[in-house]
Amino acid sequence: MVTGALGQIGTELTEELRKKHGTHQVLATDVRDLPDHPCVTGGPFRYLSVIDADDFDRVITEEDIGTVYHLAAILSATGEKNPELCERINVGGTITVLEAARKHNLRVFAPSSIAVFGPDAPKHAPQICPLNPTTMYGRTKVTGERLAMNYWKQYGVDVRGIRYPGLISYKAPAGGGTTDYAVEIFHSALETGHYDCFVSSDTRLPMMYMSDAIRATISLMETPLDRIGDARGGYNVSGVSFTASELADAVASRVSGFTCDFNPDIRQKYADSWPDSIDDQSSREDWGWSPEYDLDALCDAMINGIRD
Ligand code: NAD
Ligand code: AKB
Repeated sequence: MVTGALGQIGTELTEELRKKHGTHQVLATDVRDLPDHPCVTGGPFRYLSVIDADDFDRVITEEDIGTVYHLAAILSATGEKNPELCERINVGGTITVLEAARKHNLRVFAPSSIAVFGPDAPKHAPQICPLNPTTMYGRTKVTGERLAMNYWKQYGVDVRGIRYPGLISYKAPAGGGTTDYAVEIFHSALETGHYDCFVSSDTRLPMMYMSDAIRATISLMETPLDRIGDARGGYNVSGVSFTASELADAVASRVSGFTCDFNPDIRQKYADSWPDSIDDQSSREDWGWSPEYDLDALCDAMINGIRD
């Protein structure tokens, strides 16, 4: 089962899991009504809210679920506008999934984020350091990592997670995060030739192309249990790190006449509280992680993908 399957990651993860395991082996679930979405037209789909624990339990039993990829969440920018909702869905939803996992012996993938780091973390963020995020979203992700560790230690639930960087893709829109500018810029460049970027030109963040993120997710879940270490609740994985102006220059070199203005809004504050890049030594050692997409490869893939 994939929760939040109609979102930015779920759209591509569901497709990849269906290719790998067979269409009818992968149940997509979400609370949105999008009848034409490829995850709805392309295989089994059920409406399911992760904060309805009874319904969640019923669907797990009825559908004979063995593994949950738990992607349903509220991202940083939307979460700061509605922190109570963010906490209820992100923490409450994760508890629903982990409780079901405890009762029904499920394996779980529950992603974390670079948003777990706060302004006091080193700008090249290590796997282990104090986690003092300043956003509600970041705090819910720290709680998610701790819950994952508790359910593993107390009940032996095999739950694993990745601290995804900002993810860049074109198959589904980005879902209300701070790193959305790195997706929107490509669509605006090709549609209007201009982008008004909501962070400053020198903002540098860890980012990753979606194919790398899907590969990392599946690879982590396929790693034998005895190779998974103490970072299981949220492995750092690095992809690529660039400033907003480096991204704009890379787009301009591929889309003639493209211009970009930088007008920071409230999301600048969230971006400033996050690291520039992350150290992913533990992922490399424990499960052989290595990214494939650099800035050039990512820009080519985005532009070709949107044009197609
Ligand atoms: P998204 O916003 O694109 O998708 C989330 C999905 O969850 C949406 O389709 C939404 O309808 C669904 N949802 C919301 N409330 C729900 C509920 N109560 N029950 C069931 N579904 C519900 O998010 P995404 O980018 O696909 O992110 C997936 C996960 O990855 C999240 O945990 C997010 O924190 C994490 N993550 C994402 C990124 C990124 O850049 N995309 C980076 C770091 C971490
Ligand atoms: C966001 O910006 O909220 C997400 C994330 C980095 O977790 N993309």
